[in-house]
Amino acid sequence: MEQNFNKNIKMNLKRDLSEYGKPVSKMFTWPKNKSEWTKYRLSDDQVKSFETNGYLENIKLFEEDQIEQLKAELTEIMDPNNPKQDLLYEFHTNESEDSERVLFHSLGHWRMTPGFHDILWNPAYVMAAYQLLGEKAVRFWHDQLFCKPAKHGGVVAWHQDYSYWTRTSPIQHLTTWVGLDDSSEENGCLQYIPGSHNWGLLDKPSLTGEMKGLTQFLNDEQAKALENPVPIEMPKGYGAFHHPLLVHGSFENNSKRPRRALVLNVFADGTLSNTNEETLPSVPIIKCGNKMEGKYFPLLFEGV
Ligand SMILES: O=C(O)CCC(=O)C(=O)O
Repeated sequence: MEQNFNKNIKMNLKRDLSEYGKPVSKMFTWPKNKSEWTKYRLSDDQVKSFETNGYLENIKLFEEDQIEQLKAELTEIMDPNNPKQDLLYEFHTNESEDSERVLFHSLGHWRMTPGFHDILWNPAYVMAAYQLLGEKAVRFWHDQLFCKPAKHGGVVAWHQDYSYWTRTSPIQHLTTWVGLDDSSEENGCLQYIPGSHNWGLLDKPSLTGEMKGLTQFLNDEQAKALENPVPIEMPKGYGAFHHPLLVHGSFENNSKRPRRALVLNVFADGTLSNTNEETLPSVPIIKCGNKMEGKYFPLLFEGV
């Protein structure tokens, strides 16, 4: 029934889903009033923990059937012959610099399929993002997929997200990582360096090359902290939120299970362009100093 519903939706939708600044399906129910929003609020302790450590893990964001829908759509997105491929900002069937390993990485699939479009308006997600941004209105930046196949999945080297995003400012961004598979150390789960969001902005290493490429930019104490990462082991559908300066990465997947993950990146409304070039491939230029806004950067939630 649900699947038929989605099929009908797909047929009637415009090709580029960035035309819709609101959900296009019934994947989520948008709360009607303040009291309906309450159940999605993080506790004060959770917000404090995020501020102290630079991350917050294990927040349930998706139900089993929603994960199944996303996995089905993932197969379409990963198909290099998908006729909507031109909508993507980036598409790497294998971005790994290690010729023995594979790391699929894409950006922009929210414009391609109804599920990946509508997860931007997941009430549990937008409420948590709003709180972790300091109760500021949440605006979408871009999405990502990081997929490691079983047995030969590649690494994501230690890095800070903002070091790749200096074309937008000030630093008031938030990343959310959600596994489409259960993730553990065995299959190359996300790993965090607690407190590293206080290290300031570091240079950026190659994202998919040498795991420890970041070390060249660290002092001795920081390099030591890199030896003690926290593995973020979570069931599929659960999310981890991290600060834009938090150092994170993930090791190889040598297990018999894939490790596929979606990532949502947002910033507080009022974030500005810091460049006179494109902020994302093929997206119209927003002049330096002007607000990041418009249909490619929809406002997701203003609070209640
Ligand atoms: O999925 C991974 O292993 C890395 C994800 C990542 O770098 C991020 O969420 O910013």
